[in-house]
Amino acid sequence: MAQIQWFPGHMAKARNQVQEKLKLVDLVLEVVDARVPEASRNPMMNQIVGQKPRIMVLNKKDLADSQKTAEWLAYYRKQGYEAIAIDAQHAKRLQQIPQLARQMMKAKLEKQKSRGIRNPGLRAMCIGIPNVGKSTVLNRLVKKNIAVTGNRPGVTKNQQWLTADDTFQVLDTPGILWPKFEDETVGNKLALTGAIADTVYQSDSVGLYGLTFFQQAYPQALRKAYAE
Ligand SMILES: Nc1nc2c(ncn2[C@@H]2O[C@H](COP(=O)(O)OP(=O)(O)OP(=O)(O)O)[C@@H](O)[C@H]2O)c(=O)[nH]1
Ligand SMILES: [Mg+2]
Repeated sequence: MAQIQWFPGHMAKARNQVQEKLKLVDLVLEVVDARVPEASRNPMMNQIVGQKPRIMVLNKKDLADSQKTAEWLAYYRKQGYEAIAIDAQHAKRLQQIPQLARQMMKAKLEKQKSRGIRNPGLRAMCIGIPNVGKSTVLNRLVKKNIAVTGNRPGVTKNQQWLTADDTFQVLDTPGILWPKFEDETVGNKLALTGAIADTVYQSDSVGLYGLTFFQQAYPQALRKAYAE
């Protein structure tokens, strides 16, 4: 089976831009796909983000197995991250994110208040692979449809600041993959969940991988989707 790879030039540039802007933000929102949380994490990001406080955002929870999502949340919390599961597509408000961010940055906010800044603000950067819903999450956060979204990977091409209110600003960034998937099932999972442009892989082999997975793990769901 041909290896799946997709790391176009704009992603290398976007990765450098993440590195450049990191010093401007207080925390990072790492958005992953709740159906494949670990496969949809860019391994290059740990090195780039380093020790910056981070919230793992498991988005598209409406499409995932809720029991598995609970297990993933526990897994990330055990690793020392804050973690939440959301459905940005249908949620009206995503207040949990700014609330959690303020809680995490409490010490800094208190310090600024003690220096006389009445409403100290926070800045967050949103990162993740293509099509996991970063721009959708941020639009919900600012309660306006500012960022362009779409159901194909590579919609956001440039970084963009969005302002929720005086106290919370978020930076939207283009989805970034990495030069080589070490584990070839990662390529299949990312192709199936829409993170990879469908022109760069063979849909029959990816489809076969998906069919085999659903036959084993969710046979009833498969039957319901195609046979009933
Ligand atoms: N079902 C479901 N769909 C979602 C959710 N969040 C976003 N989407 C959809 O996923 C697609 C991708 O959303 P975007 O916000 O454009 O994704 P992105 O991560 O910004 O993508 P890039 O800019 O390409 O990196 C869109 O069709 C959204 O409507 C969710 O929680 N559930
Ligand atoms: Mg986007």
